[in-house]
Amino acid sequence: MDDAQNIVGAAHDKIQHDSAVKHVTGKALYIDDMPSLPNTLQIVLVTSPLAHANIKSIDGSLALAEVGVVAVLTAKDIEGHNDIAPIFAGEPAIADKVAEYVGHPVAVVAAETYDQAFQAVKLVKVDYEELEPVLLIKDALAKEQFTYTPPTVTQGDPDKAMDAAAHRLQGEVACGGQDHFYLEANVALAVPGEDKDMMVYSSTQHPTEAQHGVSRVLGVPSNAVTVEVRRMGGAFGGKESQPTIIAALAALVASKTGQPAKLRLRRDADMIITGKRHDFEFDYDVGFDEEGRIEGIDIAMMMRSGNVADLSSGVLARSLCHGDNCYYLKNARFRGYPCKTNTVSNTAFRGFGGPQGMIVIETILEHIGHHLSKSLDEIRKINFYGTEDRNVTPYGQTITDNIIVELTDCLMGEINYEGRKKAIDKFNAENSTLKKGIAAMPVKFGISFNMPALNQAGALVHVYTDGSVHLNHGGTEMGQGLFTKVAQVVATAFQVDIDNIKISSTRTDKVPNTSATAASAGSDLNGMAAFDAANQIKARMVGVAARHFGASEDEIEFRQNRIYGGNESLSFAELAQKTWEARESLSATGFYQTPDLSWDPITCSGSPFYYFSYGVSISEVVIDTLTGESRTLRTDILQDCGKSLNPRVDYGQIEGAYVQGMGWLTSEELVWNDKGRLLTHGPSTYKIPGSRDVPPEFNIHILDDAPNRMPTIFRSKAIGEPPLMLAISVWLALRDAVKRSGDGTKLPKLNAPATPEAILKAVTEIRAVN
Ligand code: MTE
Ligand code: LUZ
Ligand code: MOS
Repeated sequence: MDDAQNIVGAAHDKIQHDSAVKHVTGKALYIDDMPSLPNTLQIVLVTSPLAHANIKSIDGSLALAEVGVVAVLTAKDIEGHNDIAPIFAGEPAIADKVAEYVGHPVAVVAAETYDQAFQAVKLVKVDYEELEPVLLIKDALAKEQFTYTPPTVTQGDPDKAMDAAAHRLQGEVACGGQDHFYLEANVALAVPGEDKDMMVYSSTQHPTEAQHGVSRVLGVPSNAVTVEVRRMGGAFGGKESQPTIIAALAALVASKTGQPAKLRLRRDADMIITGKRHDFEFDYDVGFDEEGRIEGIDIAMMMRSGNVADLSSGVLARSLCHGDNCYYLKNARFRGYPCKTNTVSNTAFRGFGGPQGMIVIETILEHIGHHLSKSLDEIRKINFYGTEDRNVTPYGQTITDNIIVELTDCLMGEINYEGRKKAIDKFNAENSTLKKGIAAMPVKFGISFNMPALNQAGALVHVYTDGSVHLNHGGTEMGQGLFTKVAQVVATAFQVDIDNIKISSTRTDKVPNTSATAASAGSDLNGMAAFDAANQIKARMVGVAARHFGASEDEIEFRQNRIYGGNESLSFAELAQKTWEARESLSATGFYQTPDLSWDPITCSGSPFYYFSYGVSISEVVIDTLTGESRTLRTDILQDCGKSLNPRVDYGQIEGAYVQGMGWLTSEELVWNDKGRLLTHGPSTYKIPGSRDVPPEFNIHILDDAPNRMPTIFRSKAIGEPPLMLAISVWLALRDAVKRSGDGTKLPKLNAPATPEAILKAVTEIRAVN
């Protein structure tokens, strides 16, 4: 893209999220706010109370006899294929012969009102034969029970390198899962049409996949199914594959009854029934030299995949591809284990396995530092990727855009990191109950779906004769501001005010065969596709203008809602009208595919990322050694957004991702009992961060003058996920504080999440004299 295109509409830094006011005034419409159609049925799911059981029989007759109950359906009622697997096959929308987790849907009850359906669910008699469940990562591993073939990333000869190294350490660490806790739970409304047509309103990041799931379950072709979503009330990866189940079951009821049908999960049902972030356990073995430079490394990454693969292969591949984070590991083996357990299938969650991969490498560097009596920062420094050499990742991609050293040095200098460390030493020397800790976290995050085929997008743009513009593309809006950013792109292409662009719902009949809005690539992909569509229309308008003005095409200029040629000008609307009169099309579809991507899922190698997004954070925390409570006192962030498409939106993304990451690492704890039942299925027992958990001093800087070296849309960079991993600085700072609670000779034993209970235990252990 040449420099002339490298501009964004005049005041792009003043443009707010198109729905900002609607969000805060309650005027934004979500699926459950849509006016009810007559005869709409409400669906409640019958779910398995057992983690593993054969389903011998299901009897819905008592439930059906209740007033208002219209249907009780099971897998047997599916006329198509009971399979909604996003990557592999054989993942049923509803359990058929066997229930594989507590909460596994086994039947649906549809009634005239929600309450009728909710009560009737209790009358559905399911005869189960209980089977032995496998609940824990370690148990699945021992049984070699996986959801797909375990993958490994290898570079060099790690065994030889570790054997030859001056120092060698082993250890383990673990991190918990995370519920998405979007404000809007999963919901779908299916409306049957003529013939076998089905219109589905789904709160989904992936309308195309919901369309495929519905068509497969109903046994109708894709062209019979249309999926629409205007916006989601948050998604965070939790609505990448999971909504397909919800949409398919709503459509099943609608198709069987001929009535519109809505399936909206209550909060606790959503938490029990749908997948979460994968929890992981890690074992590591590392060899390093006198200075702490890693010579060879071997990491086992054991994930709780849940009952089926779902997106686990993508997630685990991303963990394996982020186990390096910012460090050159010339001899490395990262072994992935997708452990199949009788727990809900885990799924995409902001960072998509990247955060988990980074947790382990940072723990290893901290361990090395402890062993050599050096700081984590010193160990990082000598292991950072180089720019000219030492720049090949374990999966074989050469990094060409590394700025992590500059970024880290810049932030550390800016905030007087060394001085702050000394002040903390002083505080800790003077206080025995409260202890402070501080840590930095550098982040390098690969941008692109790690399945190359998914890196494509389409758009549809119409210009009407009054000069107003209709915009549609394959991306979905979940609060991240994608619609605003893509509208800015089109406004910039036409040089018209953003108010001139009508943002419209994502629909599978307008732009087909789309990818999920995920992998942070929404604006990279859809922004480019929309730019392509707008430029096609613009080229035709240029031709018309040139003829009208009697000028050459390169004299035509679009500027501030007008088109100039020679000494004359027309308004954008006038030119639109003239283009129509000239019988030129004012409509175009646009397309984009990310160039130069490669990935071999068998050897786990290639260049899966178009570029990397970088960021660094420094967090200061304090812990109360008597109660284990903690606070993040101050956070500073420096984040690379390339040439930001919309700094306001990007600030919001950085803040939100960071706080969401903090929640994962400090307070959000998923607890299952020994029967596999999730005990933390509501806000009373599952603690997401609140406004008072936001660091009171929270300084966010977007890196200036940093256009993407790759020709992305207006040289911007993806921002949706990368800042989540900046929150790892909080976890590392908490470990630092725990370490400083003792005499400094012991390494803290503290996994994530570092809840008050976990911190208290770690402090007690570190202070124990033995
Ligand atoms: N921001 C908000 N407000 N709500 C969300 O659900 N999802 C995140 C991120 N930011 C999310 C969000 C996730 S997981 C991804 S992958 C990206 O947004 C997806 O959108 P993008 O590709 O347009 O950045
Ligand atoms: N890869 C990825 C994926 O990097 N991010 C994703 O969200 C994703 N989703 C599906 C398949 N691969
Ligand atoms: Mo985001 S986890 O890629 O939906």
